[in-house]
Amino acid sequence: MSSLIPTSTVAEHADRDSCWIIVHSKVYDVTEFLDEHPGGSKIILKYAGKDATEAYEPIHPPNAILDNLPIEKHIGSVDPNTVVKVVKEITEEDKRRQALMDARPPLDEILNLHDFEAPKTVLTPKAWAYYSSASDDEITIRENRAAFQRVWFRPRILRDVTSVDWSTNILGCKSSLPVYISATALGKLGHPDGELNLTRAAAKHGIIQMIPTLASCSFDEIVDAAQPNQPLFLQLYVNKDREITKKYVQHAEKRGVRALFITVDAPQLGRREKDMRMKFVDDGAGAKVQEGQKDVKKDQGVARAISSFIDPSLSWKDIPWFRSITNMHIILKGVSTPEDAVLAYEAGCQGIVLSNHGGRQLDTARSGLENLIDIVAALKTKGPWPNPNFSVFVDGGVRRASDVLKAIALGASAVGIGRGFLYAFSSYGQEGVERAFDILRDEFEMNMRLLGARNIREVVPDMVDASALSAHAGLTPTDNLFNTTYQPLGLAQFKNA
Ligand code: PPY
Repeated sequence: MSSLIPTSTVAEHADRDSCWIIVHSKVYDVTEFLDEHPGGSKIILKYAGKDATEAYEPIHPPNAILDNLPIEKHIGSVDPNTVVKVVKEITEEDKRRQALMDARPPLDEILNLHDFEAPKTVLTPKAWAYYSSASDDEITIRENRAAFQRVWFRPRILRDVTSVDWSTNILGCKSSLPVYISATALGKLGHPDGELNLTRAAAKHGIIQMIPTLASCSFDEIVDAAQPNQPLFLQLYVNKDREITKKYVQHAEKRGVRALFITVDAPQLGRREKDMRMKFVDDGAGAKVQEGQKDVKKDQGVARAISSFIDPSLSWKDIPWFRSITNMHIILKGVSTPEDAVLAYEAGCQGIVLSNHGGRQLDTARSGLENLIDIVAALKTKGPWPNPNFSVFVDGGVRRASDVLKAIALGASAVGIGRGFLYAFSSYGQEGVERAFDILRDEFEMNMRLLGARNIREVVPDMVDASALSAHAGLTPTDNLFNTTYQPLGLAQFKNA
């Protein structure tokens, strides 16, 4: 069918026997796809015969329909003359969120990256559940933060710190901070401009953004929003269909992406129960499941529902293939042990990220910071150190410049921050991300002066005491009297709160 399709025709296909939907003004016949939809058929049937764009957009990679639906199921374009503009009903939840948006703390009262989490309630419950959740008992996500607090500084004095410089070079790209934006998926759940908030802020501040495979904005939209020569990295989930991966990687290289970060810690997605429960509530799947309906995958959540393309068979044998299809730097993201760090080095990779995926994969996995110690020691036995051809990055739990400086002192080249920037744009858009960069800059200036390091090269192992890093038990009993007398630090306040 090549002529334009009236919406009334689409509306005739509104049930399980014949189900058409509209996404981005195109009509698709998804009848045969209903039972294959990783998120279950119920959610599609809700939009049968209607425009599903608004629900589809934030949680699907831009090409999901094109990649998954055979071409003969692409029915055609909707006739724009027949589209009745629906005035979106303003729900109580919309009103609640708008009131919270209006009452957000002014940006200049946001003093640290934790503060961006205070306005978390401006997010939809679904977005907050997806972003904040971690796997199982969420032990690792907490440990990621706690680990930084088990490393203590050994500052040097009297070093003339009038001028301090915290800029650096990450994989051959200049960076105004020793920090890059780590990949986090589904940015439009948090803000209508999604990942573009990061791209634009990064351009203005000389920061490198790692583009996620599962961004809400398309890869090209993100690259188009970047300035000429703005350095970008790409995070890669490897598809079961290697041709798709090859095309994607080579396209990224053609568009100037500088490094490929292959995610290696997610052969299966962790069980993030907050996210899973949210799906359960949102789609009313609970009742159906009790009725014994099989097609509702109630235990999935947003993330699991769209992760089925990821290839669990990925192995060391694939690394030479990646080398054969791209000249970009290859970095393995999600390394935790010296054994694997050495294998990555010997496989010819240009670096590794010591990451546990923000605590979202194997719960009770150690923190990247703790792993850094053994991994640096192992790499030192294999080649020069620091090694100009092999970089070690860390992510997980980073909220302060002091965290970054600890990782650098212990051997990291730079550090990734994911959630910190994600929350910044979710509550304040691009300006929020810019504020986050400014805050970090202020913190670097102060911390480097107080540490006695005039540049990043001067941030050395002797400046930290990491002897307690591997002590996982709480050795000091909580001093409750002290803690109640000295109230905990507060976050930025909502107006009228
Ligand atoms: C994550 O949620 O941890 C991700 O890395 C992104 C993602 C999102 C959806 C499916 C698979 C991975």
